[in-house]
Amino acid sequence: MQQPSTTLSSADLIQLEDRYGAHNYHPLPVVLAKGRGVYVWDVEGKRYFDFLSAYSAVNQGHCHPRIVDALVEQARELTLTSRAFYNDQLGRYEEYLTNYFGFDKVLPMNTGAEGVETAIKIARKWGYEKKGIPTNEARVIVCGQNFHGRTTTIISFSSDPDAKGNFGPYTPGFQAVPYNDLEALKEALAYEPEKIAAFLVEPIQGEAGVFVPDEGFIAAAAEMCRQHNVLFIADEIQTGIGRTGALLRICGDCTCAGHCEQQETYTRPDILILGKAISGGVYPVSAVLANNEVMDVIQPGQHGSTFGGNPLACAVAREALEVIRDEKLTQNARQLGIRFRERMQHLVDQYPQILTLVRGKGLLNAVVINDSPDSKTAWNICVKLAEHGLLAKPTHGNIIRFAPPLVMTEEQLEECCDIIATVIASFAEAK
Ligand code: IF1
Repeated sequence: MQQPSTTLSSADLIQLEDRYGAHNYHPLPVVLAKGRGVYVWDVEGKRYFDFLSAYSAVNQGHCHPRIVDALVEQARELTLTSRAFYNDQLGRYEEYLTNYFGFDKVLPMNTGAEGVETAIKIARKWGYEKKGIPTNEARVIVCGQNFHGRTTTIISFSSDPDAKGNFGPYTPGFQAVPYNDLEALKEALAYEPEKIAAFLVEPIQGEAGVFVPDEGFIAAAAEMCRQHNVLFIADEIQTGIGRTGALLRICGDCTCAGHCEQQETYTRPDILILGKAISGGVYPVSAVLANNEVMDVIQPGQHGSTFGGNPLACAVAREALEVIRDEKLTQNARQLGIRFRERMQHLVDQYPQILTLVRGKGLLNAVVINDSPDSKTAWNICVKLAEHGLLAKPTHGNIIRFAPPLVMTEEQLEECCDIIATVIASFAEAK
């Protein structure tokens, strides 16, 4: 692998970001210059396994040649028209996407947060126009410890003080219930249900530390919503597109690509939000899917964006979804996930003084470090992992998320588990 061409060192480049960029992140001290599949390289040419995958956006692996080709080919023809005119990619993409996931219609946007905003707007409008909620009284139920993005409305219903603090006044109309608590949801739905437009939920909470709800929670929550004529909105921005060993997490453990034969395991949301890996991390693409009776509340002039549904995005997303299907990445995520948790569980058993537990689904996993959330242990372990050629990031102080690209081979996974084992053993010795 040739050395990437740059004359600035990692330290120089970190200094530039520090001096000229807003300090809204605290990255690991690694400066990346190149990526291929499960690997990334820093500016000095050191190779790493990527165990973050840009927060699950790079499920198809870095710079997937088919997706990059689709990008370059389309970029030579037409990149952006705005929605003031039709373009020759959008309709084809919309047909492909709605068939892939089994919905009537899609509203294309760019970022995940925009997708969530879109879903909230659709749900409120549906609430007033279809359900008959009195004007400006619609409520949306959300979950504690949620993460849905960073706009002013979305952080209005966050429970994270960093995400929310001093950004008020907050958007009203949201009510939080504890995650994975059917009784609390039942109670919330029982209070003025005629004013509740929707329930918004992550099928696995990512930011909260890869929190997997009890089996049956999602299906039961969806059924409760149906009984109260409340829209069930699934935010699968992080869990979707194969990541958890199912095409969508709401599919349970079914790996089909939208044409589900195991109907009983499939919970259909009224609104499905996708982002991140829908483009393989090549371009910002998000999508909100719903059936006609819900989507048709949006009419010309009521929602949109300059870049949403642009031809470049359409070409990229279509190819990225084909890759998921052709390379059977969902199935691979499921199989490798089982092996990964097996190996991590072995480490938990071996080094209980360092590791408390492992949890997750498919290749969205986390280990909890046996130390307080205020400790630096998880951070120090991640720095050590980076030295050994594996990149992962702590969340909530004492949790490490492990989410490699889904194109990983069994052999590579074993090598990665060996690296993690070596580092954990070194921390156990030092303790
Ligand atoms: C950041 C976490 C991951 C998401 C779900 C919507 C969005 C996200 C379920 C918004 C975004 C990100 C954004 C990133 C950190 C990150 C994250 F650590 F915060 F929890 F992935 F695990 N719904 N998740 O997870 O999508 O607008 O960013 O495209 O630094 O904010 P976006």
